[in-house]
Amino acid sequence: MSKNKITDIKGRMVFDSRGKPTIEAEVIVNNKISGIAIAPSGASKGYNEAIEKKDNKKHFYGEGVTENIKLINSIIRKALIGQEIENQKKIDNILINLDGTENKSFLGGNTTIAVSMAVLRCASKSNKKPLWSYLNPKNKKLPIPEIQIIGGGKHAKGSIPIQDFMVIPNGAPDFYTALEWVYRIYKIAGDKLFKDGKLLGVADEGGYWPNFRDIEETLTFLSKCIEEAGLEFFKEVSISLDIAANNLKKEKGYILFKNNKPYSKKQFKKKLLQIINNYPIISIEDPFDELDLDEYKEFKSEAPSYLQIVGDDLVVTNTKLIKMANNNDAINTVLIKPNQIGTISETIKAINLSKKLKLFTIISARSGETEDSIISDLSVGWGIKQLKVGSMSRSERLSKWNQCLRIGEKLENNYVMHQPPSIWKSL
Ligand code: 2PG
Ligand code: MG
Repeated sequence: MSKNKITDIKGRMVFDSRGKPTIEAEVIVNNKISGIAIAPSGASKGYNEAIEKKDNKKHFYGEGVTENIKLINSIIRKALIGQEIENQKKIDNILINLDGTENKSFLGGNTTIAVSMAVLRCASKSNKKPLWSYLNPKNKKLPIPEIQIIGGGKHAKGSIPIQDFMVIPNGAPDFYTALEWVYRIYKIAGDKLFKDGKLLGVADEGGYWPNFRDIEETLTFLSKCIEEAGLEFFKEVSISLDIAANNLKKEKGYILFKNNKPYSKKQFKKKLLQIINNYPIISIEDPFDELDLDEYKEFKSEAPSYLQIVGDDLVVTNTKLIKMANNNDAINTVLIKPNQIGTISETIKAINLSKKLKLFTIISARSGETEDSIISDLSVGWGIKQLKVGSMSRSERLSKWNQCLRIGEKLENNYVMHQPPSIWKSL
């Protein structure tokens, strides 16, 4: 039996990286040790994500979280006081039962994840361990970073239809070198865009917001930046895309640019396969609307064997949907986002199931983030091989890479990084 009992819980409103209200939960053990965590927030969401509860009143244009804070300070506080802080599963089950809905619509997934993560942080502090090593001291490798260079879709008011143009330093010998390579690409991209008069700013995840009107133009540009950085396609650095296709699917088909003819499912699949064959792309996320499962399956059977096909909105860190996607042979990789499901314990279940089904995993932040860098500790502690948190600008993004650097310093073999997933070995 642990002596570390929860003695208080507080909720407070803070702001996320889009300047919108979000929830900070503070859990206190034995009246002295405090653990704090902040709920992130997505912009492009899966249809089945845990509900992000907001006040729906006029203040903060409907983005306020006063109801959530009230729930934390009343029923959640009452239910959790006296619980042993190390008993994450039991605590998360109390939250799940208090909520009592399929999609956390009563308490809000944003409320439950803030509390659940604060419990975990407080447990690690109570046990005087860094969070990653509290989770599993044997996991001593940093993740391979997936870093955004150009942002589009809902994160840049639809400027370019594809949401994330990222690079993966899949051949880097260690995490430090991986960041140095991407730093070069990011800098070259920024300088070139500025010189060509195409730079409009940075998007929600810190990637550049350029004035490109074409996907191929963007991919050619990104490929050139990799080359100019002196890096070799496939062997050292490759491209990764998040299509976030839910946002492109309209009644008549997939629409990339306004006033353009919609692509039918088949045409869209052909277009994606074409760009995959023409550019050094090794990973693609949410290539189709989540309802177009049949297309996923065909796409997977026609795509090159090295292609990582990632389900994000398709599976929303939910074991039922991961099973469903796997039964349909739709994906080979699962994106893990704790706030999509609403508690730490349910996130662990999704990771364990993915491993059991031999699906690769990537852990990911959201487009609305904060200074909370818990995702970096989770990636190391849970031994997840890849981490996606956005770009190399904006402090809510850098806080995650910086936390990886801090953890790296503590590992026996400084900055040692996971080996790439087996499908990339042939590259
Ligand atoms: C995604 C994420 C991060 P959002 O789609 O993978 O890029 O975006 O948090 O808006 O869902
Ligand atoms: Mg996504």
